Amino acid sequence: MNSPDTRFHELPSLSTPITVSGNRSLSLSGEALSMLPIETKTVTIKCASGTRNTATWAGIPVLELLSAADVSDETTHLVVESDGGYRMCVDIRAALDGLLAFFRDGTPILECEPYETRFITPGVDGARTVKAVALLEARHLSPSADPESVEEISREEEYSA
Ligand SMILES: Nc1nc2c(c(=O)[nH]1)N[C@H]1C(S)=C(S)[C@@H](COP(=O)(O)O)O[C@H]1N2
Ligand SMILES: [Mo]
Repeated sequence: MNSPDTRFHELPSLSTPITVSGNRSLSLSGEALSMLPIETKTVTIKCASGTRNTATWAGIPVLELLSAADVSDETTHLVVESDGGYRMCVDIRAALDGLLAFFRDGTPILECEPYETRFITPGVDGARTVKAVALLEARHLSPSADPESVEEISREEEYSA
């Protein structure tokens, strides 16, 4: 469930802006991001290895970020890319349930990890919860296209479990 959360009005400042790309492309950092609402979501992340981690994440709803970039109705997928080039392609319905998270269990992610943000949404596998998010890009893939063909996992492995 989403709920507005007043504990997190202060976003940690980001070292690199986040690009959101739809019909318009926006580069969002400090002040622009702090204008957007923060929500919390409790999500269990399931990894291919079978491990499960449940945490409460707080961040900006993906829907808010995409609205700011005027995303087309034709969008089928959201490409989420890290600052190291790790890139995942997520069904837009699943992505719209997600958050660009800055906090895990009430603590800024950066206090415990070497990255500041994480793309969190229920219903995708752990590998698609991209850490150190640099880009959110709306895409329209034809029904015959393979979403995995636009993914890239080899360029960065330091954040894998
Ligand atoms: N940027 C980035 N995000 C990433 C990865 C990565 O290598 N780079 N690995 C993914 C994989 S394969 C998994 S299983 C989870 C691991 O998250 P954890 O460290 O919280 O268990 O992060 C995902 N997000
Ligand atoms: Mo993984």
